[in-house]
Amino acid sequence: MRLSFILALAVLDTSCGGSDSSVTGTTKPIIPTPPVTPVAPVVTTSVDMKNTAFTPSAIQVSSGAVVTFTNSDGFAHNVTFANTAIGNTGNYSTGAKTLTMPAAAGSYTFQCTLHGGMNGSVTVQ
Ligand SMILES: [Cu+2]
Repeated sequence: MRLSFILALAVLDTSCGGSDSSVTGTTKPIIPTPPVTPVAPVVTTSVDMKNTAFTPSAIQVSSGAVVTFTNSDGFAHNVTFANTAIGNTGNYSTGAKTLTMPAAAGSYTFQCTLHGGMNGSVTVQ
């Protein structure tokens, strides 16, 4: 009785060793990811909309600043902030519109809802 119990343990032990070696064989190599270099925001209150892009796309302003967005493309764009308290300009094809930034420090993202990938951010300090 005792001998058969020991033999059963030996069989279990052998199977465990087999599965361990297969796990080691399938270990995936760790691929390092390159560091993302953040784009330093430009200190300005003027953003140009040209070639379906905001230039500069990242700006830094003081608390409560009024930012001017000038459409230089001659076709419709808009400036729509994710933060609905800042609001949006609506569509316009020429000229400039302004939006007032919040008093609270933080990063506020905006986009043109007409053109995917046309986006930017305002950092309020
Ligand atoms: Cu646009």
